[in-house]
Amino acid sequence: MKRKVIALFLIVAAAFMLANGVFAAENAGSETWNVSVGKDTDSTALDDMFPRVVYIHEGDKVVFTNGAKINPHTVTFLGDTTTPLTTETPNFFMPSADSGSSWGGKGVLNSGILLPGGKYEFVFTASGAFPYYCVLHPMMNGMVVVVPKDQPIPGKVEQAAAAKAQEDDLRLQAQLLDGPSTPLYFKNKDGSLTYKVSLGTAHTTMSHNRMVPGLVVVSEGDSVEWTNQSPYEPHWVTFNKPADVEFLLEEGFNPVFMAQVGGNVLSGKEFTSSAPLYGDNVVYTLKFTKAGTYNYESYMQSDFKMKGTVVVVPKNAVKLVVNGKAVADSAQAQWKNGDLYVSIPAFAKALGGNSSVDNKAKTASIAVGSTAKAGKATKGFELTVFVNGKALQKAGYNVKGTAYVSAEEIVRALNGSYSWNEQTKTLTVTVGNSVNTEHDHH
Ligand SMILES: [Cu+2]
Repeated sequence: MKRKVIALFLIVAAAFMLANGVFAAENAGSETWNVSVGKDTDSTALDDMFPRVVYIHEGDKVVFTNGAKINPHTVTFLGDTTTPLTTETPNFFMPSADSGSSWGGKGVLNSGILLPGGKYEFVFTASGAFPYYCVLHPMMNGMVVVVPKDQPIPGKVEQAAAAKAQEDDLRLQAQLLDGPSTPLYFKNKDGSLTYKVSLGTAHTTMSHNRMVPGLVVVSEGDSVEWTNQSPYEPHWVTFNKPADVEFLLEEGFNPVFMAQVGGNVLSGKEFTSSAPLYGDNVVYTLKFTKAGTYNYESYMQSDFKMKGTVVVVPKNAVKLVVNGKAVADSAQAQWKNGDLYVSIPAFAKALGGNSSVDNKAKTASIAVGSTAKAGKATKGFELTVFVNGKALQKAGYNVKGTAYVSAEEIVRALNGSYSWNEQTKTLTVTVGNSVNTEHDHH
């Protein structure tokens, strides 16, 4: 039914265009079709052909353009040959024939390496279904279906829409992966915890070049376990790379990065790196023994800025997760009469607000999305704390020059919610717009 409609549309459209001389400048009615070989977002390589299947007529031309911002690709047809081209094949990176010629489906047709923006175009002279792939990303494949001139094919608009739908779907999947997330963890025999971080995602035509979550807050003595989820893209976890140690040399990967560097404990500035996390070796674990901030990167995906951070806090220090994101500058906190008291400046900052403390007036103020200030102090309180201008029921107090107040009171005043995880010593707080946003999601 759909086919007939398309055919009818084509006949009408063709008659209209012929009548108006639209085809006059075309080469004997042959058409040109475009395929985007890959696309990238800021975080993610969309390693797919857009559209994955292109329908053309005998004598039509297909222009393959590397649509990625970063990744090189190839367009490789095996034709009637049976030995796959791989990165081991000599000269796989060279074109098998000059761009602009024609191909009848016999023998190999290989673009060689196409850098971003690079084009390879061919006229297809014989009918048939011709699969092709990228030698660098073998799971990235497409098909050119060549049909005799008198048979109908989907129109340009329909084929472009198919490519767009494919791209939109991948972009949506990547976007969901970029969203807030807190790490999973498990308890070790010695009582310490191991937090899990994913590198990339388990997808065959999309390499999400992010650490998920990007920021992990752990306690001294805890470990982080990274797992590369990508079935085809290798990732690395590298801390403290010396500036003079390049990841890529002219001849390829620096051999230094082909094996693990350092042990499985990190306590300072020492150069420490995983081996390539790929194939049978996708898990890497490091134990963190000293409080501090540890930044790391997967240098192969530097163009995507694939970076992460591990913040190590002293044992039993409180970790803070606000609106789904770990807060690097975790709140100092202490328990008092079953209430968790948090540092007013650190907590206000984590909530994206401001704070001020006036010890003379015995007042403190926290403002989140508000310019309201402190009012009059409550009698007998060491500190009366105002949240967006409203006085809290419980007093605040100073310890070693830092003002503290009940976290629960602050969150209640902001109409938020919170939960406490005793095992990870994490206070999870949700306030403000994100409360509504979460309800809007399905
Ligand atoms: Cu590729």
